[in-house]
Amino acid sequence: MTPKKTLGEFIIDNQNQFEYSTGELSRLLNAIRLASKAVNHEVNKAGLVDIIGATNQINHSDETQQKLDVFANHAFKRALINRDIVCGFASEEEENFISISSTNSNNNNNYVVLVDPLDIDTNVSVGTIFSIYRRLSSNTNAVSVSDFLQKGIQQVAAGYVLYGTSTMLVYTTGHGVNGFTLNPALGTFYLSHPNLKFPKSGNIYSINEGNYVHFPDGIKKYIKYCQENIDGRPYTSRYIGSLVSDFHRNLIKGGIYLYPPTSQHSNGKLRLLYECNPIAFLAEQAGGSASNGTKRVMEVEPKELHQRTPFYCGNIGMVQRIESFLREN
Ligand code: FBP
Repeated sequence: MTPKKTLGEFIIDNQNQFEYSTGELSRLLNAIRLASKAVNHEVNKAGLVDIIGATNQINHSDETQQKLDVFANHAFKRALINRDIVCGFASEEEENFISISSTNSNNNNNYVVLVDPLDIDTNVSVGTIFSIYRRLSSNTNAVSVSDFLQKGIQQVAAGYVLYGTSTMLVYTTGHGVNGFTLNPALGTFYLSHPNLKFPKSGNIYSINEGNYVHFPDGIKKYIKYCQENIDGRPYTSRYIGSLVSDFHRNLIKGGIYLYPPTSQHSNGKLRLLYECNPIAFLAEQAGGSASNGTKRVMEVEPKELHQRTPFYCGNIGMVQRIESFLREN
């Protein structure tokens, strides 16, 4: 049996695919690999030690921060800053971006990274999402907010780490999507899911139906459509409440993830920059689609770091159908 390629080998082998191939992006992906192993270690022992549960701190969105969120945020920030490979870092857990000046005067870094470190509540699969852009401003100055407020189509790489029954790192640099599974005994990620693609059609819909009464009519009608007993329906309803986990399952099995606006939250809940753009990039690279209900998510112009957007993502046909339900209603 041919041994599987490791993530490190894969990154180096594919380094020449990048437009500006200096090894900088490869080093950055390696830092993400390192941080994800640290978080994986913590997530796995979380049930055993007093780490699951809330800290007493409230983050900028007035949500109580979970302890593992804090750990994961710190792990990614530290890995990226200590290795001197990024010029800017932004996290869903922090109100403002951080400008990072290189400690090496000959080394002006060119990438900014946005991270949603972890969403967690109880002992279910959770994930980290990351999104990487090339800075727009000159690399002789500190980064500014406009380096982060780029459309999703400008991403140079994006991915997630899923801490599930096994831990996987899935990412794209715009040349397809590849998934790597962690061998915990060796601490090495191996290429287990090369060139991931959505199945041709899907029959899973993932939405928090507890919000049903607050959904727009188009969404209510779409849910009823999914439940009808006709033409291969009813679809299966599956919702973990962790975007990475729900997206990953739908990518493997075929389906759609929906987080619509509600009567209380007119832009839904998910963040354009930390969650929707990176997942949209992966979805499109895997032959799927991601929409805010009227347009491609990756073409939405970001106005602020923590901007929220409605989000519909999965098999192309299913996303088109939800758009038509929204148009008609
Ligand atoms: P945060 O923005 O608070 O991290 O929440 C994101 C998220 O947990 C997603 O991962 C998940 O799909 C969604 O919220 C679940 O929200 P809800 O509990 O409203 O269904």
